[in-house]
Amino acid sequence: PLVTSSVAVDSSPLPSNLTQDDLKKLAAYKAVEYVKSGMVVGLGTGSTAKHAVSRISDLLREGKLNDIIGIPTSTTTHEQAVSLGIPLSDLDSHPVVDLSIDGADEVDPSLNLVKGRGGSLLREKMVEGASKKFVVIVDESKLVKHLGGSGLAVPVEVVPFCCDFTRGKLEELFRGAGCKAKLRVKIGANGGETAPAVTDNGNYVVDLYLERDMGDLEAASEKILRLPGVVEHGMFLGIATTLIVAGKSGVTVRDR
Ligand code: ABF
Repeated sequence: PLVTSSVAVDSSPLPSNLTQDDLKKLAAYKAVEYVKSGMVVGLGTGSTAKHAVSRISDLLREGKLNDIIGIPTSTTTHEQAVSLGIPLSDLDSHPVVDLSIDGADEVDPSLNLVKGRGGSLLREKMVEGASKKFVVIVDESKLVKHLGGSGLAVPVEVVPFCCDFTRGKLEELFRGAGCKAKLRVKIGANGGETAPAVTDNGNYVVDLYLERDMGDLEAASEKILRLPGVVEHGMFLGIATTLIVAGKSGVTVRDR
């Protein structure tokens, strides 16, 4: 496929019948070109990252990559990687990660991200924050001008203890931005709400829906993290080093 970047540009368009999943795969495969033998690699979570994980396993099987150690960012990715035979470890044994590859829910022009709408964020932030290089892979639908401005949520992982108290405190923090904070629930088989959604770490998620953008992102991050019931939030500020976007007109690679 046709890759454009600050160094190389190929303007030929991609075939018009590509699905969104095809675009995710293109971005993922491009990112895996950064993986070299002997690396410790952070393995992301979600429908885009799963293509990268299976690509890494294909290259290992074909002998085109050797001695990779994967650090999974969720129990789901752990299971996928185990099923594909990728050797795994964790940050306790490998505190420095050479490269991580993961998807995102939103990406702003400075490569700040919203993550966690699919449920994972804490392990991702730990692994990707410990990475020398963090490559974000998205289809073009994820690009936004301002984080949290798309009408979709900014997720916050909270401890279960008195989660409604924490939810209320989060809503108060961003009242000026028209915030509605909602505890994420698992939808039951009959379509009814059943129980709070539980993260890999046994916590709950409060989703912040904002009518207006929350202004200074670092300040917003600090305010959220200062609340005692909060474990982590889904804004990844200044962590991504490279963005790979697949769109109808090709694949774009951009370094921060
Ligand atoms: C995870 O996958 C989450 O942080 C984020 O919510 C999501 C993106 O998933 P997808 O690639 O399926 O859109 O990394």
